[in-house]
Amino acid sequence: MSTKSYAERAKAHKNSAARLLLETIARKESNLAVSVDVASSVDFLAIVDVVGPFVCLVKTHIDILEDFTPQVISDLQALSKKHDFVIFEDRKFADIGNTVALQYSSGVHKIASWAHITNAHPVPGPSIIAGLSSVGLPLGRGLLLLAEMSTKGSLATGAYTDAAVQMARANQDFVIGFIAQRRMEPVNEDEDLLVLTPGVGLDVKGDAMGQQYRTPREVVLESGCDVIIVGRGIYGKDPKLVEDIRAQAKRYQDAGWAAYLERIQA
Ligand code: 5IU
Repeated sequence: MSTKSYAERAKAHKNSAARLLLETIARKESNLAVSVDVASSVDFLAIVDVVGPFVCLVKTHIDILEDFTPQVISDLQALSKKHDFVIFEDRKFADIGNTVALQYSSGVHKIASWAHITNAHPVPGPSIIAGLSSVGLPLGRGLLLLAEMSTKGSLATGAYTDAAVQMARANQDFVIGFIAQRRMEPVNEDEDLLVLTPGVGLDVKGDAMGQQYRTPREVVLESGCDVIIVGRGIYGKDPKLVEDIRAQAKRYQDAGWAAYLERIQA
């Protein structure tokens, strides 16, 4: 179990996106990421503005927005400056290197131009990292590999997860860690692969489509993860209920940070 502080880890990290995330977590005393999965740009930006003060990171699925224009990106970047948070586009790339390089740099969304962090399925093998790093590394971006998923019956387990960890270890200039459900024990003192964990909720255990939730305490203290990713637990009641969203964001920030303090004092 890691008892190193986020601030110590920020100083030692060699990837600039990982450093930015660790510094932001330490500065804001927040290991909370909010996942904003809504279809309207107005709702999306309003939620980001409300949760912004409480989070280290905002996770996007930019392709969900039905009224996307490049202005949304400018507005998101302005909110990222205003509230001091990192942007993670949860794109889950999964194709050959040449194709993912194009999907990452081009198309309508031009993800590499604005997302500090994105992620990929390890299923194609190391060539997916080569493709994405050809675009992202010169821009100072970071990549997370999907080593595990929060869903019931996930196939990302056992030897597949182990192979994802090996792929990350071999590419630590660009791969900054994982989406996973637990910390992966490092091979040596210098290795610092972050773990960002979705499937976090305080009030319910899952949804009707296979999602499974654990509490911030289970995720950060018991499983040693670094960042809790919360979506509907924060904005799920109604995207327009601003006061409730603010209160939930604060509640999850406090729960995530308390679990971290307990972990580093262990
Ligand atoms: N997400 C998961 N589980 C995973 C991965 C991604 O839930 O294993 I990889 C995404 C899906 C959604 C967010 O964007 O994280 C969780 O949202 P809710 O907290 O609303 O379930």
